[in-house]
Amino acid sequence: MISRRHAIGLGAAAILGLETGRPAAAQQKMLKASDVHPEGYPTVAAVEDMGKALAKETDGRLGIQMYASMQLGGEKEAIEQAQVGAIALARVSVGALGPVVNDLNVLNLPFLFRDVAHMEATIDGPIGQELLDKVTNNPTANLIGLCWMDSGARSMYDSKRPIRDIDDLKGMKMRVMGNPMFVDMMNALGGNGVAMGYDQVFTALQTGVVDGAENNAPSFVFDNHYQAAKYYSLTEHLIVPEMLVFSKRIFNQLSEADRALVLKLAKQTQQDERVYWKQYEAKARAKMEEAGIVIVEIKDKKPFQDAEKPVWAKYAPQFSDIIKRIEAVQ
Ligand code: GTR
Repeated sequence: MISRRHAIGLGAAAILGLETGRPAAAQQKMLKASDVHPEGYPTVAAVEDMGKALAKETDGRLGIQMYASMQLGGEKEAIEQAQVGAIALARVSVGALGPVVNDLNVLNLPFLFRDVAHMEATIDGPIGQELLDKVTNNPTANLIGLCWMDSGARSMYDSKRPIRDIDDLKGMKMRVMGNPMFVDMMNALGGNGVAMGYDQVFTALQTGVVDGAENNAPSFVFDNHYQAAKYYSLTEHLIVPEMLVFSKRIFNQLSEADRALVLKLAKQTQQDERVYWKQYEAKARAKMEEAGIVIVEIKDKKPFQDAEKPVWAKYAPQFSDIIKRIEAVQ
């Protein structure tokens, strides 16, 4: 601790810099970032690492200030704030971005990918870059698609009964992300899809506004949903990646060199998050077992896949070319 008398002599900005170990705040431009997940979560940690790298490479001129745990609201809000330049970085699911950039909705089709490795190979390859560019080049989105983030596969969980086959879903009120595709997806399975922001899910589960929801294991555990829903059924119906987007307004204010640096660091961030993700998935599974969550393997996923045919008939034809290319990715 630095004495008060000494601190006053240094001036407010310098104090801040000393306390945080960063150069004086007055000289550092902090880019605000939003994430719904808490500190320590893979997406949060990877973006914080990116901030450290940015500070290092710019001698402390630029940095990232992370607002984790929905401090700035849910994902819809994060996207809107990035669009108007109130924040620089929003880490959001492609589920939430689909209504803004329709090209991304191809990734929101249930059972599109064979498995998580197939999704990873797709986002790491040319199709991944092409879809990032679709965000950047979208004339109304006002966003830059920086990089992808892994989020594994999403499965169903609820407080009523284990879902072993499709009939178990009948009549269950299940929260889905705010995208009409997911309401259709859930209804096609016989459940009642309820679209809702992530910021409302925990309370909705606790109060019984919904019977269940669907998400990957790390979200289920580290956002505490497991405290209100003890059945987790491995439907793996969605393998939806996530994206780190940058406000186009703020991006355009950066120098050309800084823009190039942000884009370069984002590539590393994608890889860093993958490593954290794999560790966190294992941690989440261990915590689920420790907490006595009933984990249900689905023996036959075919009835679930077949039930989604009407959803494919409605949404997939517009994406037929890219779907063929995705299917061909090994
Ligand atoms: C999580 C994801 C979030 C958000 C959330 C949701 O897995 O990391 O970005 O999309 O799911 O269900 O809304």
